[in-house]
Amino acid sequence: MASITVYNLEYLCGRSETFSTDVSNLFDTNFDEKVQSVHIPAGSTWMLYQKNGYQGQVKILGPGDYNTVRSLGLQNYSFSSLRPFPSATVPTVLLFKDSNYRGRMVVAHCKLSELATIGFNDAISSAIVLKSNWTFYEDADFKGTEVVLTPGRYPEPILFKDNVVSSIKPTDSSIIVYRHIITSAAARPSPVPCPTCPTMWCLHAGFRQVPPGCFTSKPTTRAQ
Ligand SMILES: [Ca+2]
Ligand SMILES: [Ca+2]
Repeated sequence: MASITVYNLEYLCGRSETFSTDVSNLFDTNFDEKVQSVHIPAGSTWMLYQKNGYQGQVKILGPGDYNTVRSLGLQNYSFSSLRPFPSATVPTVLLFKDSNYRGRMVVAHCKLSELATIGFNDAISSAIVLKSNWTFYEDADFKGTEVVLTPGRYPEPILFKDNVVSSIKPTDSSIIVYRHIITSAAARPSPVPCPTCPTMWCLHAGFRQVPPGCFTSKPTTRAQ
């Protein structure tokens, strides 16, 4: 089970408290002092937030001893809320209501044809894809503009628009297909074979907000 121990003095000294689940406000717990150092045991990763309710700046910390909060780049504040970062042995995506992994979080492992059923319709502002590719759809029932997110962190709605996603599902991670949002049919370019990698496809000017590189599948474009 994930756990984290916080201390009220630097170098893991003083009074401590160990948590194994979400804490939305440290000041509501037995530990109502400023966190000065943190211990995270092997196998655990935690998200620590500047403000209560999972707001403010966030640090995602893996196992280790964090002897001072200053060493984490925190000058005048410490942590007020924290939650465990799930491990992923099956397709997993973390959905956040606010940008930079803040606010309400939902961990999804299976397709969700209506995010409204979990109170998350048109709400996603950031995401972390842990395992498998995931397709985000603008409309319910896997319809509308769509984008495939590969494993990685998406602190801002760069590849998808803010507060529009209504359904999601894990997709084959062996094929990378990017469907790009094109503002008009006239602006829609044709993907072309890569001149240097004969089996790959290139992404060219006109695609919006495209990660760099070549891809194994011909990108599909959709007029918005
Ligand atoms: Ca939002
Ligand atoms: Ca929508």
